Amino acid sequence: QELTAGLKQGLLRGEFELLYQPLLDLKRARFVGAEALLRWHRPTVGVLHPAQFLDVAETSGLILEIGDWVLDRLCAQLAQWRWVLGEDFFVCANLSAAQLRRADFAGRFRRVLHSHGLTSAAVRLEVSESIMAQELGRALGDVTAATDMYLAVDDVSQGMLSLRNISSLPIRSLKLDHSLVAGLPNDTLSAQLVEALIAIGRTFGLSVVAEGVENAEQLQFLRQRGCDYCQGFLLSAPVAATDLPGLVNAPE
Ligand code: G
Ligand code: G
Ligand code: NA
Repeated sequence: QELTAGLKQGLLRGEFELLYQPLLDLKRARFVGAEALLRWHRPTVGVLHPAQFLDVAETSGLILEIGDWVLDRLCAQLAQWRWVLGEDFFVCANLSAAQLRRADFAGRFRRVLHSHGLTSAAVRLEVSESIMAQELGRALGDVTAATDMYLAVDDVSQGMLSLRNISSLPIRSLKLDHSLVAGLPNDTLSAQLVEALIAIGRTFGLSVVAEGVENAEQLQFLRQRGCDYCQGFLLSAPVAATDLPGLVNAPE
């Protein structure tokens, strides 16, 4: 209850912040987008990560207000960035199960995009593999009927979605979990799984993103196997919004 009250107050007092972690396009060798990552600057406590408060936000229902704030904030930010980063720069947003379960999610999201002069290509919606598998045929209805949305399966590692799901849902991208990337290049099983997932992506015309890239050997492995985008501490930690343009436009 204390955390719930704190979250409610935090929303009113502007204690939330979005950090942005850039995505490197391996073929073009430049940053082409960024994932928005939520932080809560909780007074007298410090900076909290989503894992420390999203469960409570989900049970209390506050996740919807927080989710609305996140989507509005990142759209406003992206609209500003278009001048410095170009029209094609995109932002990835993480969605919770409760947001997906809203019957009118797609319509609401479209209105937020339009209010900031953006199209749906500008914001890529990340839904974790486990949420997607769990919501199949229920909550996913609204989002998957909206084929103008750019939908990515996040934290892919367990194979919870069948090939039939992957090919039949309007998914545009697979994001490989850092637990798979961590074993590259020497752990045989990780390497095989990553290669197989890249092949699945190619077969179904999906872009493949690797997260948690921490060293040059991992990057080289992923580049050689045809992975499309990389994200991780090797390239950049998540940074404050004000620091992103300098990072993206920095000469190599
Ligand atoms: O930044 P950090 O590594 O602590 O993020 C951990 C996880 O928190 C991410 O993988 C993501 O799934 C989740 N997350 C980050 N930002 C958001 C957000 O704005 N909304 C939701 N629902 N989840 C988020
Ligand atoms: O839910 P999702 O997997 O999108 O969350 C990504 C989280 O991983 C973020 O909270 C971010 O802080 C963290 N992260 C980002 N880059 C790296 C990395 O290179 N290694 C590890 N271990 N974590 C990372
Ligand atoms: Na994510």
